[in-house]
Amino acid sequence: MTPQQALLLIDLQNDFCPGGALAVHQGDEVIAIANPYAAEFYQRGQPVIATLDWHPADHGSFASNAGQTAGTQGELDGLAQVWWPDHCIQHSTGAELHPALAQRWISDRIYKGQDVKVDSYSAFFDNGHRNQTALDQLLKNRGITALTVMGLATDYCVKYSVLDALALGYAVTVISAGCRGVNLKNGDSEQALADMAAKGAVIL
Ligand code: VGL
Ligand code: ZN
Repeated sequence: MTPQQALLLIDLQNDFCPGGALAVHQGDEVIAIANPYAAEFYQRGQPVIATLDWHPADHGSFASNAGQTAGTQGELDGLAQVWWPDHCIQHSTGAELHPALAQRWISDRIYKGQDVKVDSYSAFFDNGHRNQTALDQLLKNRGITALTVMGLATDYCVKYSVLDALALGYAVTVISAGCRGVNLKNGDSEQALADMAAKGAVIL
């Protein structure tokens, strides 16, 4: 039997696009790639799942709350943490899905990053693997065994979502043309794609 597929669109939110609080270079270019994929999956009756980074204003990953400089590294509740500018604050415009994204194809939304004490790059678990989102159960309930993944940012939320999906046993295909990275260091996105491939993801 062919595996049951779902499309996973990672954090296609205003704050990760040009003009946003944590803008990823050319982040908005991936919307035009997401839309036809989403339409195709929808027309085949396959779930199209959008994740949203969804932080309270006092989130511990924000440099402003930690008294640190954005883009530097520290520790949050025992875990290594990159300090980020305030971004994707719950119910803000920056946290909304990009206006050009065709939301009519989206079947489900998964929110993450609500716990102030731990960051949450992956769509499945927080960075400490202490708690999980509803995603794994949702996929299992619908018999989904294979995921096609794209979105923002390659080197954080896409990477950790893909690595967790592989560890949970899903077959994963990454649409690399539909991903853009933060690249705090040059080459971080290429390295992230190589890490995903090394764990078994198929990179398109
Ligand atoms: C992300 C940094 C902080 C992402 C979210 O969506 O990749 N990156 N929060
Ligand atoms: Zn975040």
